[in-house]
Amino acid sequence: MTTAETAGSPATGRTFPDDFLWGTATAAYQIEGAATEGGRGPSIWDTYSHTPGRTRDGDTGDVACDHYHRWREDVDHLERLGVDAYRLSISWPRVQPGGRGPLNAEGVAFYRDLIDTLRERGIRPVVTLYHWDLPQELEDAGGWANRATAEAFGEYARAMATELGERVEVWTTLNEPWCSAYLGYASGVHAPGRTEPAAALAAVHHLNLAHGLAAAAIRDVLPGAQVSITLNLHVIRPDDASSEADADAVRRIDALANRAFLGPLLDGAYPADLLADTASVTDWSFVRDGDTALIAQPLDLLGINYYSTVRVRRYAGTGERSENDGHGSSAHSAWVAAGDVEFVTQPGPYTAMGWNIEPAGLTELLLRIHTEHPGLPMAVTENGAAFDDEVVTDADGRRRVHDERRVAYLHDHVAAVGDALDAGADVRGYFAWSLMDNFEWGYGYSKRFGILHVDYPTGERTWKDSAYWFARLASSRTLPPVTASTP
Ligand code: IFM
Repeated sequence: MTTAETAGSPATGRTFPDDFLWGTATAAYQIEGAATEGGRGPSIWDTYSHTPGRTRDGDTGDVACDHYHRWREDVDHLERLGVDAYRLSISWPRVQPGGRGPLNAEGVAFYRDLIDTLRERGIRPVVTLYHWDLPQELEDAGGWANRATAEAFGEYARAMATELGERVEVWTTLNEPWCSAYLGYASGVHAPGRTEPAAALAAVHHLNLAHGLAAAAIRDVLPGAQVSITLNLHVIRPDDASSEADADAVRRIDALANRAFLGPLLDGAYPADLLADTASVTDWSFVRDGDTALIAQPLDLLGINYYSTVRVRRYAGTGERSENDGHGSSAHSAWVAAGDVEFVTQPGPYTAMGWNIEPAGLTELLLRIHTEHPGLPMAVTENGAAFDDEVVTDADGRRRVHDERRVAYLHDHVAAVGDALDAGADVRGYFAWSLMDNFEWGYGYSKRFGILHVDYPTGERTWKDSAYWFARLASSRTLPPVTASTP
């Protein structure tokens, strides 16, 4: 996809509803830094990133974008962008260092000040309670494989609802529990780095349960609260559309990736085929009476994170088995009990993550949820692309980043959201990932997703062309041409 190809897109110029929310997103561990300041306790990502060999170049979130100290400047950028909303996450170990027990007043004050300032500037705070930074003490007691972690999360959610109250526009319980469970406990490419398939399935359930307990606690404190969860739902293609074996591979991956969450959240039950497929790993006896009813409370909004698609086939059993699922390589599979499914490379173009660019997959995903759960409000809570950006000094002496591939990516994905709206899906907002370059987990600082460039040695923020383009989208509520990105 190039600028030239999208410049003449028929979608350019289409308008979006006045109340559609345009926003950007970040997460605490990826931007805050100040890992040992302000009374913050250690999280699993501190431990993991400080373990040799776990992250690219040994990068850690110790300093990150230094948002903890520069947050006022970052709010200024948000105001200048003209966004309606900002999606941030609360670092659990900053507000409750041990994951249980007393709150850290300094940590709570940090988020209260940030949220109040956002509101003063007319920016709605969309707050995620868990974007992967589990307090280390809870992991030491078993982590998400342990039911008590879900119970602690429910109490943490209650405390945050009490402390922050009506300031928060939307409460998102979890971000991408798929990653927390399978990358954290099966393939080990995310913290805590465990490679125990049975623990990964227990984590799936305890994360779902944590959502349910948190939703109930938030509504108990704030009866009118808007409660959501964000999932990274997978769009899965068969390698050979005429193959029954490949269709079954799609079904298997859909069960693990999508229906393991959508089932209990929206249908009140785990899918029977998921339980059967994984029976050799666990009997799911960690699911207790009443759990699925608690998980299936009404959702005010389903957050969907979308970047690309995956393609699968039945592994023929000969030669090297490919696991090109875009989530990093490991000797251990993220795909529990699916050793006979192979992830195959897809046609490009690709981002710097090696992820294929396929905007139509986003329309397909939104319409799938719309069809299966008519009337369920949705928002695209993350979408964006990493590219190898270059900072240049233009003739006028200003630093610039001419990231035309990111502008084209955003343009085409926003157009894809427009297509879903046209087809009747109830999509309420779109959040670009990310406001700024940041710590991309196992990839460290090597992958830049921001619409603001961050110079890590100095912390300096520079607007990329995509930021100018996004500001124009947010102010006009009309899809600008990709050529409209220069200030
Ligand atoms: O950076 C992450 C984010 O934390 C969760 N969703 C995907 C992004 C890009 O990998």
